[in-house]
Amino acid sequence: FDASSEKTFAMIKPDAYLNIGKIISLIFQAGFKINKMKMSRFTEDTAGIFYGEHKGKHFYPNLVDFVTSDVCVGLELVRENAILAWRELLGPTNTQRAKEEAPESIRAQFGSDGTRNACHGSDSPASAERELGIFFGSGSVMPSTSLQNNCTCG
Ligand code: DGI
Repeated sequence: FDASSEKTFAMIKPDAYLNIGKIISLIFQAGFKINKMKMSRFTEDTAGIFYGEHKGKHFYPNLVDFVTSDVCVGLELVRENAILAWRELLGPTNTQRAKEEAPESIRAQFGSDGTRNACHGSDSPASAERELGIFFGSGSVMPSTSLQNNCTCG
C-alpha cells in the first residue's frame, strides 16, 4: 500500500451530471489524475450490489430510485492520499450540512438534499478496490453507455 500514489473511486451522480465540467475542473485543481472514466447507468440489481451495505435502511429505496434515475460517471482518481482528499473535497454526506460546514465543497455546491448529494467517494482502501472493481474490473456489471441511448437529463 503506497499512499503517495493512492487510487480512489469517485462517481458523479445523476443530479450532478450537468455540472460534470465544473466537477472535473475541481478534481484537476485538487491535484488528482483521472486514470479511468466511464459513463454508465445503474439498474436496481447493480445499485443493490454497489450499495449492498445500505439494504434495509430507511433511505435505501430513495437512494436506489435516485441512482437509477439517469446516468452516473465513474472515475478512477489517483493522488497522494486520494481517498481522504476526495472525501474532503466532497464535504459531508448531507448536502445541508455541507452547505453549513464546508460551503466550498462539491456537495455544498452541487448537491440538493440528503439523498441527492452530487458525488460519491470510497471511504477506505477496501471499498475503493471493491467499487473500482464494480465499475472497471474485468466482467464489470456496469456497461458503458452513450448519451444518445440513455441520458434524459440534458
Ligand atoms: O459515503 P457517503 O456517500 O458519504 O455516505 P454513505 O455511504 O453512508 O451513504 C451512501 C449514500 O446514501 C449517501 O451518499 C446518501 C445516502 N444516505 C446516507 N445516509 C442517508 C442517506 N440518504 C438519506 N436520505 N438519509 C440518510 O441518513
